[in-house]
Amino acid sequence: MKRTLGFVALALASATLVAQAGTLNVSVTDKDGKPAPDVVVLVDMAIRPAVNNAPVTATIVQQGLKFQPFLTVVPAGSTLRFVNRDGYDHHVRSQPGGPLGAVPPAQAFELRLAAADGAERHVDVKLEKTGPIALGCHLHSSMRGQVYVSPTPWFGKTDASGVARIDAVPDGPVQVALWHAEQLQDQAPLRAEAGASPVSVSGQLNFVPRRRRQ
Ligand SMILES: [Cu+2]
Repeated sequence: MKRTLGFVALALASATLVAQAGTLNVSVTDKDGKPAPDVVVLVDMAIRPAVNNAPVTATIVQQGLKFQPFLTVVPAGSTLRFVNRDGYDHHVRSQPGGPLGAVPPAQAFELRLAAADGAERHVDVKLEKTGPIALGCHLHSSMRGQVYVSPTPWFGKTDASGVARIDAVPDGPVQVALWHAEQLQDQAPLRAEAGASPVSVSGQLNFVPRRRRQ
């Protein structure tokens, strides 16, 4: 009995060690060396400690014939909340993505959003699968959006200066995967060592994304 208690104490001590976590500042440039915004950054490790994936409800607004934000990254099990703020209907749907329009969406859905009429109406979609989902509108072909459902709890997207900050990464060696909606080939994975002080990681896309209209 005493031995069992000792083992439990040891297991608790290891769990405490795993709880140590740090920050990764990931900077991504394009092939020309310019900051690359809207890059999905996914951090993972060989042995993933048991952590809550922490599903969220992420709001994507339809306004001025655009999806705002353009790119949404959420953990698996999350919910997308589509809110129409335009005075006309939208008919949002998942669609094939990628530069050739050949990447099937991780999950297919289609929903009609009535025109905003003062009251804020929304439609929710629960995400069950991981991977990319391109967004379009059946009524307005110029509308483009992108969702990425992350398989790991440590993820982010690069901002206008090409930087993503990812917190609470468990100490130790990690792999940092980059993904961009327009990529033809996978990006080279990065490696880093997460620790007590923030770690800077740099990556470069193997292509130059088109500039998205604002
Ligand atoms: Cu529309």
